[in-house]
Amino acid sequence: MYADLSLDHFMSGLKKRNINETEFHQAVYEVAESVIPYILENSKYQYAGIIERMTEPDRTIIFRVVWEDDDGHVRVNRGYRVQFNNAIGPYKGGLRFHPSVNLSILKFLGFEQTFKNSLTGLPIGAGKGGADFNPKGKSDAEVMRFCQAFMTELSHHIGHDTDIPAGDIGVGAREISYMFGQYKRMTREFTGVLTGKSLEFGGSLIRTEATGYGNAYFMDEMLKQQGDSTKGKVCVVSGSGNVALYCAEKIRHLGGKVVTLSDSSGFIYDKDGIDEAKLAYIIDLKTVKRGRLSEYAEKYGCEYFEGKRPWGVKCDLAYPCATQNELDEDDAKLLIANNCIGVSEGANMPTVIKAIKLLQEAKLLYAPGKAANAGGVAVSGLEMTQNSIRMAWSSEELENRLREIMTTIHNKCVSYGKEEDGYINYVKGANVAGFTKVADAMLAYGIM
Ligand code: NDP
Ligand code: 2IT
Repeated sequence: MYADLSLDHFMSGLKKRNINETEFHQAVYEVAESVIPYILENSKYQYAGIIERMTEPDRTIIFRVVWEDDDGHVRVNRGYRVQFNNAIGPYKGGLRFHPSVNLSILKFLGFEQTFKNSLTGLPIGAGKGGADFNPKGKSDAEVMRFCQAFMTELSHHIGHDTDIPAGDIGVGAREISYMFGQYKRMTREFTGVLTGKSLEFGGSLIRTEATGYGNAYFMDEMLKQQGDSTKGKVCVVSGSGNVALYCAEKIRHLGGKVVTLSDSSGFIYDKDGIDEAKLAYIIDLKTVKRGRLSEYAEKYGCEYFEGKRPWGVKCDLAYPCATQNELDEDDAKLLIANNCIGVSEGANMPTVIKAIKLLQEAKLLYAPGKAANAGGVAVSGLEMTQNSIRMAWSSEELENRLREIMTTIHNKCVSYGKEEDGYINYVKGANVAGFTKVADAMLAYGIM
């Protein structure tokens, strides 16, 4: 007797086992909807309980992080590492520092990472971690003390062949440097245990840019498939962090015009387009001065919409690059009404499921994050390779490899996602293509 594998039955069991983890439920539902029909056609996966195993992390580590703030107060945060699946390589995935971090969010991210990392074609498994620590408004010394305390505990669970964390929201070069230094101090080893490192100590060229560049490339690939390109298109981008800024830069290189960026306080609408000099100003504002986007509006005299998201701005292409569930049904309706032709996700799960359905029904090009933002972890994989062989490749070499990886992911989505009427369902394509490699590895290992 095998378990009933209807979507409803599977989801109701998953919800019972993972009570109130709504983001995790959402991420699993989006995958299960396209993968369960595939499993039913390929019963070896059903008999081996692969989807049941894939939705249960290998392990979840939760720990206390204690540090002292600048006023001498003792502060306590909660740290996590979810080691989701190492069937095809060591656990790999980012660390997020944000007050909203909880187990549900990290399980959704770790689960998505399983499929994303598989799609890159590189030998990397999936994990995610972080803490409910808010780096905003903290001094560098406070961030350093937090990172050192966090790594003191995390170091017991990671290693360059075991689990290799990287950045995500709230974790950039500064945080990776503090954490790498602490790991090195504790273990007295210099290994590639983290990616996204600075160039002086084993970092890779292009890693900073990789997620955003990869997302812009992915959209360009989708357009190319339709005989079109990014050139001349008006583009709306959300976020103004690592992913958004370099997505905007590559859109410009590809001939598109970026008219918006956002942060958690609102968005800027610059009708003239955010050119090279303006983008350099924002990169400095957000990454060095850690300022707010509203300062851009003041400096360049463009419109600023407090507390709003940019999806109502008329555009050809949309790139959600901030956070999960930042594009809802009403936003999707606005994009469709404004004749937007494509949405490519730099963020993880930025579009709610009902909005995805609307975009697909309206036959927009729609790329899920696990395919479109895989360039970041792919270049992390290349950073691991460079660390292993103790070499550093050139920007040109790395960008060529990144572009090639994004094209290959695109083509995998097309081959698994093309529907009878010719529409490419990138959700199905990414899920099924990502699933097969991990599932086949798990089958080969037997029952464990
Ligand atoms: P950053 O911390 O560099 O930037 C995050 C941006 O999103 C900031 O502009 C931030 O605004 C905004 N933001 C964060 N949380 C919220 C929120 N709750 N509501 C509104 N805006 C918000 O992170 P990244 O650019 O690295 O990550 C962005 C997205 O891309 C995330 O979904 C991440 O998981 C995903 N991703 C990142 C990869 C990477 O390599 N870094 C790889 C693949 C995916 P503010 O400044 O006001 O906080
Ligand atoms: O969501 C992601 O893919 C990341 N945050 C990057 C992970 C990595 O290991 O580079």
